[in-house]
Amino acid sequence: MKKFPRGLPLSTLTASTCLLAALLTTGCGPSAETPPPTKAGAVKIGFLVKQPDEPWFQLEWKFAEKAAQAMPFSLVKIGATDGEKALTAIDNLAAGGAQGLVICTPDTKLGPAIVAKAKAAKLKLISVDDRFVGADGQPMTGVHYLGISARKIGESVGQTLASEMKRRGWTAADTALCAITFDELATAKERTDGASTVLTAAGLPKERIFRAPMRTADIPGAFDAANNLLTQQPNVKHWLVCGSNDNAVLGAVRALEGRGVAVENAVAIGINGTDCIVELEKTKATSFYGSMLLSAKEHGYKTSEMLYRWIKDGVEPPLETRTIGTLITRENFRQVLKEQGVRD
Ligand code: FCA
Repeated sequence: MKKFPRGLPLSTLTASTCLLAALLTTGCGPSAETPPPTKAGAVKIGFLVKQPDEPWFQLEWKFAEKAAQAMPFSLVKIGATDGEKALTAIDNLAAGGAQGLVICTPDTKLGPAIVAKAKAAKLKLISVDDRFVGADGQPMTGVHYLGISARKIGESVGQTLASEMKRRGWTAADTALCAITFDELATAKERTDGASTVLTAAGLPKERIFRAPMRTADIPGAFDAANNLLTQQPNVKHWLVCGSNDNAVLGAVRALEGRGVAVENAVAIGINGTDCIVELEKTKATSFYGSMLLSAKEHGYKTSEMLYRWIKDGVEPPLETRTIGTLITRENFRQVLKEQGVRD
């Protein structure tokens, strides 16, 4: 099996992370508090994310900080990449006098444990992005949640891929879908299922839909998954690519390049729109055609604001809030990112 060429994509990733970090006011450390509480009874909120290195989560923090300044409240940013870190962080947060937590958990199965801890410590809780899963394997619909309309956004990816396929005059016989999947996470599964269903309806035969499961939800994990698939399917002429987020799709794009698939023979569409900026900025186009930009502002600012109002004024937020996505491409990404406050 061909190994992930760590040097190239990681330097690209680092560049993107640093560029974004430079644009943001937040740090990237595992936990940072700003500003300190000024008086007794002041509101203090934690914002815990599972992958603090992803630009998406740094942007959520950036918007949470804006809410912290506007309300105002004290914000504790916590990066917790595994369950143990997440549970310890909740204990520390409670001990530090916080009254609430917004959380994108590193493991959705931790839901019941997180709820129990939050209850014991009287922390109000909003889960963001990844919905808690109960002991019965079902989503914990009783826990407040703000997430994307995952299936719809996946369907939009599928529609865009279908129209690009048509525009390029590719036939179903010489085209196939590479879906970089991560079915362990419900929101990720809904995204790739949505894209695959739309492509089937658009005439791509079921046997031309290839699923490439990621072992880890990052660029190297996606690279390995795509590379395995490309080794098994050397005769596909045109590739459509979808995945659960930008990094999943970027890993596949790097794998296609590594196997010498020409840029004009592949079209890949990500989700997030925040982790692919460096890719879209490249002077020479790659097969990364575009991404469904999600609203980091809704996920970072709105969740924090809802939690603040709940703590301070007793206004309970809706149990479920869903957000939408907007297609960005090399043509419009600068303007849309500016409009959405992602870039200056
Ligand atoms: C999940 C993904 C992130 C982002 C978020 C909205 O947590 O891992 O990249 O897409 O949903």
